[in-house]
Amino acid sequence: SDLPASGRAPGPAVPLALAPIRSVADWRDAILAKLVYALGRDQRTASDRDWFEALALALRDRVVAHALDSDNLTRAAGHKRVYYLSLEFLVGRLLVDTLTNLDMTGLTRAALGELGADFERVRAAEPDAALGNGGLGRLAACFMESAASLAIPTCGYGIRYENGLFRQEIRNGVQVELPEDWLAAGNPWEIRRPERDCDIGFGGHVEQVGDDDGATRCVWHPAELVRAVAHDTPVIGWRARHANRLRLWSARAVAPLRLDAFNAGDYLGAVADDVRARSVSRVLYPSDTTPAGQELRLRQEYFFSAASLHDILRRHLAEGYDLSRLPDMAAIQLNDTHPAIAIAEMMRLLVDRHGTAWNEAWRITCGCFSYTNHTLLPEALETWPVALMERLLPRHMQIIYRLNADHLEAARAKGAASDSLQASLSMIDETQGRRVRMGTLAFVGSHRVNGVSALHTGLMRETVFHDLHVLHPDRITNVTNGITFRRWLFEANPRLTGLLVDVLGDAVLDDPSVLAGLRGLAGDPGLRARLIACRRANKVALSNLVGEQLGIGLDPDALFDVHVKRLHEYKRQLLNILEAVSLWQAIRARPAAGWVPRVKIFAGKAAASYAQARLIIRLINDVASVINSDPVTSDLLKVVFLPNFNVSLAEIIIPAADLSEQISTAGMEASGTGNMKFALNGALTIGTLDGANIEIRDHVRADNIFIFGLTAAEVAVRRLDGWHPEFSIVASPALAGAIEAIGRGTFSPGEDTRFAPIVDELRRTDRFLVTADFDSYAEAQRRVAALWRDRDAWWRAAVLNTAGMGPFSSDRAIGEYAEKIWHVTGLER
Ligand code: C3B
Repeated sequence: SDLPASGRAPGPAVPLALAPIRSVADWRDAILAKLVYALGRDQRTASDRDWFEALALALRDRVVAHALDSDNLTRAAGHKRVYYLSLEFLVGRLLVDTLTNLDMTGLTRAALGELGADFERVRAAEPDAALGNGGLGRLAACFMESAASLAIPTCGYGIRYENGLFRQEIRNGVQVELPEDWLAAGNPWEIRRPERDCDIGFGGHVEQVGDDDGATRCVWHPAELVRAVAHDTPVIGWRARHANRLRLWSARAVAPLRLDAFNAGDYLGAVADDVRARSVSRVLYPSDTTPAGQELRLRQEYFFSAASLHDILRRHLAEGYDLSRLPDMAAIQLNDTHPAIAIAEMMRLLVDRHGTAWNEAWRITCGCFSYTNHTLLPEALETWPVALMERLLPRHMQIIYRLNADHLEAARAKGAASDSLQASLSMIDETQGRRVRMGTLAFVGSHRVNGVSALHTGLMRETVFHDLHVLHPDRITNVTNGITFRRWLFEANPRLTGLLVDVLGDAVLDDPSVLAGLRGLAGDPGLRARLIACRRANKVALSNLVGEQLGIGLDPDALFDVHVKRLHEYKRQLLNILEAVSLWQAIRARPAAGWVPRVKIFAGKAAASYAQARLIIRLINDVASVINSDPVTSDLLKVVFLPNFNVSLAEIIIPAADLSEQISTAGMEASGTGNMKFALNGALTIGTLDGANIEIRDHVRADNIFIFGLTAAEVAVRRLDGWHPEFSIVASPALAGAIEAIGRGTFSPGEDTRFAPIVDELRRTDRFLVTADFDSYAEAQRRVAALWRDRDAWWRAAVLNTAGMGPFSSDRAIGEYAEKIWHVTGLER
């Protein structure tokens, strides 16, 4: 795609020798040709996987044609590009996404039918690309789709992990982690780009060329080089308006084989360098909010940041622009602090490699970069030991020292001169050994820093980034997260989508604000009946899956109460399971009291090293097996833990939910995005005033959401005052009874200490204020049950939820980034 900077490629928009698909027969033949000529398979013996691959290759041809065309247009127009640097992209499957955006789903069903293949089975043959842990990675994937849909020229940069997030099995209630091998059978979506490969240095020493102040040219002589190998996945936008790329780097040795060693019989030694180099892109760290704190993690971060910047500068120069114009042509978004080292790398490239003067290099760097913060949890704000940085990235450490000196000097000039302020503002944390604060580096090197919900952004200003905010009062801004409606409504819930199109017209597919038109229909009995039918069908589908996987029979007319997300203490799956235990006890005490039949559905992975979260998974499973086999309660309460939560499972669970659990300790969930997916699909939320729940309440209106618990401000006060859970436990017989049952071994017969760490935490410290919120939560659950009994009122609220969710489209979020942060528009055709 290296056309001259001079202008647009000759020829029509998407010609590129691709025959237009005019009929099912055309498309059938295109798929068959891939099966036979690209894969060498026979139609009569082809497997579902073979058909998936053939179909993906045929589709890829078309998406690539769009991507080349979009590239050419971007270049010809001299249009600014966005670069989204993220250590995680939780993409999931791409087949239906691609078909939806190309509007080829119906055609494909028919074509596969003619070929004797089954669309649903072919669809299921695609592995999930699980290159992310949770919300942060999935947000990056939603943003890539929205940027393409808005025709904003964007390239995502990340790591092509050989093994993505682990596969979770539950054995005897215990989480077991197994490696995930999504690439084992190849990946038909990606294209190798060997001409984009580059070598990334580590270690070694720095040669001083100019004065000794770190601000003049130096030459870094790395001790080690790792080759970054480029793979592109094209990302097509809605209605095929535009296509972008996701460029993922994998690592290998520059010289993969030492032939002399091999010939001497040392087969392992001959490839040792390669094994070492490849470890950089081997695994996604199975950690959600805590940095692994390992050298390999820092290597990963530098590896992909440096390869991406190399690529960005190469493109800019190849298109004939001067480096001084980089901020006009490139907006570089740091998705959390993981790629923050890119700021020092940009300075190094400009000063050392291109001879740019220090201050001009800094102007360029700050003009390009912006940073999104995704969490205020202290353990998740990355810091690296200075000694490690000096060893691995000696030149970057010098640059950081110099940037820090400039930054602290400027702060002093603005009056922030006290020792304590200087220490708090410094890029070097001296309180626990000397460590580099990557959040501070990211903040200082960015022209905009954003939080991901109104509450979270406010807390950034007031707490973790308070002093930096006083110094740069215009820098922090809010962009509330969003989700792509293509995946989370159109693809996951075709029944509801069809209904919405019937009622609101086709415009709802292009403009999420059209959803607000549902408000006037909230009391319409016809609409309600159709919604109920659609939800019921989704619940039957989920029940079938639960039956197949777990052998548990569910009643699709029960209230499906769903809590799916990463397992973390602050997300308080424990609060939910405690309430389930207490509910079970209450039903047993008065079985005929007119209970609403309920199914509690959980899913989520715990970081392998996170013992308490793993124990909570075990508790949920153990509680489930006792409750599910209790004949007294069996028609009224079931508890289900679905293993291996991933994007594809979420697409089945969310459209089947009646109630969405968003019950984090207030102030701790930066935004949440699962909350948006559920409400869009018409589930009612039970939640705390945390993250984006607050904005969801504002849009669906307070009557249509079950809010409970302490506010973030109240949580802060309790923590300051010293928090004593025993008072809450004594005051709440229901809570005391549930904790007692767990502590007594009711759910772990023969091993009553199994859950002692959980019971002790609840009784002694309760850092996440589970006991403080229990009664309020239980009361909110009774309100849920009461509303469920009033069918009309429930479904009215459900309609008003969907109606209010237009603003939570990631198109809106990306539009805000584009306007406020990137200063870029969509490409006009
Ligand atoms: C998550 C936060 O925990 C969520 O509240 C938020 O909605 C998403 O990011 C997206 O902004 N997050 C995560 O998944 N991993 C981290 N390391 C930090 C935050």
